[in-house]
Amino acid sequence: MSENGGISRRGLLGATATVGGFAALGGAGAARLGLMGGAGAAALTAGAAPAAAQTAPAESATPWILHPGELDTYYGFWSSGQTGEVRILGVPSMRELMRIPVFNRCSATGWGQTNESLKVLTENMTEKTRKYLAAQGKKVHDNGDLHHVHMSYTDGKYDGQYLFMNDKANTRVARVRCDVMKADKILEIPNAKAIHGMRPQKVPSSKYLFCNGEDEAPLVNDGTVLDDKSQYVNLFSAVDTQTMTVAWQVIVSGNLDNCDADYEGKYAFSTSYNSEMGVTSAEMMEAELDHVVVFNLANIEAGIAAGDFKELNGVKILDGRKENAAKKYTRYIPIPNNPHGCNMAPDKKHLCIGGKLSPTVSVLDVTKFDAVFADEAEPASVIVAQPEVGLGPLHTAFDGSGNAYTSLFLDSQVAKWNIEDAIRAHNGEAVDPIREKIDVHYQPGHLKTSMGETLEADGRWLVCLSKFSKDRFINVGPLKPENDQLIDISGDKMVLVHDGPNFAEPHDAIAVLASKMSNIKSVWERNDPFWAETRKQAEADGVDIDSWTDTVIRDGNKVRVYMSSQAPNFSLEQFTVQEGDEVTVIVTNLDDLDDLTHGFTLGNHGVAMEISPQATSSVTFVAAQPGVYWYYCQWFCHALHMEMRGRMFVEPKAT
Ligand code: K7E
Ligand code: CUA
Ligand code: CA
Repeated sequence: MSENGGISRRGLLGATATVGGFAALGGAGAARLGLMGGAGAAALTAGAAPAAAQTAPAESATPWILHPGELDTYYGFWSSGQTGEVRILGVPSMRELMRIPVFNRCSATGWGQTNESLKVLTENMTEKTRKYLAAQGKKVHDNGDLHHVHMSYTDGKYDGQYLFMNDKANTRVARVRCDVMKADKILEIPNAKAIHGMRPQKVPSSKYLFCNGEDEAPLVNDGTVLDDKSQYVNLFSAVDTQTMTVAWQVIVSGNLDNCDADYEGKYAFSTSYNSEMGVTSAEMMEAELDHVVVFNLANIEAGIAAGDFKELNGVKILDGRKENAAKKYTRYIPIPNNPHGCNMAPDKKHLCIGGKLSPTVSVLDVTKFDAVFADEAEPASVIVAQPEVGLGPLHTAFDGSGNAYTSLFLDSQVAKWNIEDAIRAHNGEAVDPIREKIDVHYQPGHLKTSMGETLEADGRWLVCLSKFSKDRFINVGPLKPENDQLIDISGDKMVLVHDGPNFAEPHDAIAVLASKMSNIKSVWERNDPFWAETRKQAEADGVDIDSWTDTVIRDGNKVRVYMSSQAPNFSLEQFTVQEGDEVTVIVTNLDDLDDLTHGFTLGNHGVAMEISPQATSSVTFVAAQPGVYWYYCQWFCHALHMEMRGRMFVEPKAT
């Protein structure tokens, strides 16, 4: 959270003007324009100081309606599906606060174009993908399919350090630093295909990130095998979250869909809808029962230590298929029918599996897994309840008071049910575990309770991510928004309080108490590792990027243009290169005020990037066409923002 909470952008700009040597313009005339601030502007904003709103005011009758200047109590981290980014929404207002580009190309920030982001996007890519992209004349994929976003844990609680997310489209996972809300690691997982379900370990900490490969493929996928199914595999991957490298993989029977981890640090578990290993829709629905795979972390680590693996593309792979049960890496719990959601309750005991084609949720008692691995109990014996909740149960969320909330895709409802009552009913008692059902609009996928995936589940809010919005909003054409609905679950009755249209296609979200996010910065630190390579190059060039600099270095046909920005100026208002030069522009934003971002956009070159306070960003392109080209700052920063520009002159090649 901002340390400078009470100071507004407007209030700051007057002060900034003097830094750039434009103090004279900060006078009465500019103040009348409302752009330069000064005493009047500061007075205007003083009443809205967020610091006051943060001290938990008495809750109003409509706490989801925040008035101007009021702050949300939760950070919502939303996935965006095929958009490939993460979004930050305030909960309960459901206001979109920020977008974090991860797997996508972002025009506003230059993600996917700056050298710093390209390093993140390319450094942990497989050789096969590198070659594929080269054949397309590209360096990176510019799409992703980001279904799941989860935060790192310490002792089963959010620790505010990292967010993790998957890319189903291109078999990747990523890590976002919560201090600056930028992705710092992106890893393409070798051997596996289509990372879908993804969760961090919860206890004792998020040492591993568990990643499900959804698509079956030959283990050695070199174009020699199509129909020999005996060579098709699915892989469960554990990624070391510190290094963001694959620690180990396990071959499983069937495919993998969603996953979760327990609160003891012993097990991870994944649903499989294709135990049949079918390749057509009909084949995938043949069996009455599919399964949940349970992974025994200690046994897997012992197997690795004992050398019981083969290595492929630098990754240690164990065999956890059914026929290898004696190794005790995995167990398979039979579950009806093409199950989907996999959600561990904060009671530390119950794992809830959405039946999808079965109208049931299967409740597994994870404290019984030890006996199953010791071969003292049948796998099916861990199922302690199987309540019928409605049609198309996908995902389940929890309120921390023993109730579960399951999304019913086909019924377009959320079913609230009680876990203990479901167990009693399963044991033959005449109790109905269903507490209530509420209509949602329409076809819900994931649903999320505030803090519900942690030991601090607080039962305050439920967000239901509806896939269809149809008639809920004025028509915007054949492509419609999703509808993220906010439901108040603090009382006996669920109350739908807000419709939140959202662009394609949030699958999943988490809501994290704002107090957990105290390490978010407003200004970068100059020695941040994000631009360490750029800094190294500057040092080699004898350029001090921490000071006002306007240095152009020629290195053969490579030209490095170092400039600083400080509102409302670039240090360089002009530079000259030769036709055919490979030009790298390195901009350091020396402004250190909250919210004072500059940009660099080079006309007709498709070049644009953001430079936040105290950041360094760089971009490389070939100056292929002679002429005069203006560059400008595209982030509104100052009354003289329009004037914050300069010229690149490209001289024709000498003939
Ligand atoms: Cu159900 Cu990809 Cu989590 Cu979508 S998955 S809904
Ligand atoms: Cu600097 Cu706009
Ligand atoms: Ca199936």
